[in-house]
Amino acid sequence: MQQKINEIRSRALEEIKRVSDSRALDELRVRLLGKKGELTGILRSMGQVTAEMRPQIGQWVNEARESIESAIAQAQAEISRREMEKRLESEKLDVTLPVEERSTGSLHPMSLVLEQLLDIFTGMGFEAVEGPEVELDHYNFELMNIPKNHPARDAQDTFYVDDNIVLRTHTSPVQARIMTTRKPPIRIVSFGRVYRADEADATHSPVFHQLEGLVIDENISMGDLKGTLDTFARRLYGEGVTTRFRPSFFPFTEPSAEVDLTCAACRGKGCRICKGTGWIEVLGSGMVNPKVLEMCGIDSHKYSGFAFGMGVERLSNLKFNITDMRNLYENDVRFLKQFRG
Ligand code: 2NL
Repeated sequence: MQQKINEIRSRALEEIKRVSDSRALDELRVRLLGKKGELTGILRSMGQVTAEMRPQIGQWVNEARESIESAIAQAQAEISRREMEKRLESEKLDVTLPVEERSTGSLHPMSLVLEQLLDIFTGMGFEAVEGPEVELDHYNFELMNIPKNHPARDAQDTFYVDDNIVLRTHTSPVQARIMTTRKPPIRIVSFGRVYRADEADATHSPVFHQLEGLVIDENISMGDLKGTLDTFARRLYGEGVTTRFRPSFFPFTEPSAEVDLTCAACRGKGCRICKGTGWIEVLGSGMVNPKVLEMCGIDSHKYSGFAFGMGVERLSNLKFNITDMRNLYENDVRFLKQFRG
C-alpha cells in the first residue's frame, strides 16, 4: 500500500511539473486531490483494511496529500511570477516617446476684445447689460428719434420680421428699454449682435457686434464724454493715446461727434494702418438728444446724458491686424489658433 501511495505521489509530482498555466493547474488539483482522486479513493476504501492498519495508511495518504499540495502551491507561485513578467513586458511603456500634440481651445478674437472692453467700462463704473436681438420697431427706431420715413429704416438696411418687429440694427434699444424703466443716474454699456442687410465682404457682414455706452444724470456735459473716452483710449492702447473729436450727425445725439483714437501702431506719427493721418476712427458719440430723453420719460430740463457706440469687429481687426472681417465668422481653426489673450 505504501508503495502504491508513493507511486501516486511521484506521478502527481511529475504531472505538476509539466503544467504551465493556472487553469490547467487548477484542473489538475481537482483531479489529484478532489472527490474522484486516487488518494481520496484509498481513504474511501479504508473499510476493507484492518483496524490496526487504518491510522498508518491515513498518515501515508496525508503525507502524500501534503507534498502534492505544496508542489501545487510552488507551481502556482512560479506560474503567477511568469504571467506577471509576461504582462509587464507586453504592457511596457516608453515614457520618453514624444506625445501627440493636444490642441487646447482658445477664446475667439471677438470674445477677447469684448472682454477687454467690458473690463475697461465696468472698471469705470458702468453696468454691462444685454437685451433681445429680435426687437420692436418702437425701441429700435422710434425712441432713437428715427421716425417712419427716415432713410436709416430703408428695407435695404434693416431685416424686418413684420411691420413692427425688426432684427435690431444697433444695441441702442437695450438702452432705450432701461431709460423707460429706470430713473437716472444711469451708467450702462450694452453690447451684442446687431443686424444690417449688407452683402458680406472684407468690411461688411449682415451680423456684427456693437458696444454702446450711456450715462444720464444731472449736469452731464460733453466734458464728461471726453474724459470717459480719453480714459477708455488709454486703457485700451496705453499711455500717450488720446482722442480727437470731429463734428458729425446722428438722429439720437445732439451735438454729435465722431471720435478718433491716436493710431496705436505708430503712436500718431502716421503709418500704413492710419493711412498717414496718425488717427484711427473708432467711435460715434454725442449728447443724448433731448427728444430721445423725453420720449423715454426722462425730464430733459433736469437731466442730460452722453452716449457713444463702437463696432467690436473693427477694434478686434485693428488689435490683431486682421484685414478681412470674414475671417472672424468662418471658424477656421488655423485662423482661430493664432489668438491668445
Ligand atoms: C456708431 C455710432 C452711436 C449712440 C451710438 C446712443 C444710445 C442712446 C441714446 C443716444 Cl440710448 N445715443 N448711442 C450715440 C452716438 C453714436 O454709435 O458709429 N456706432 C458704431
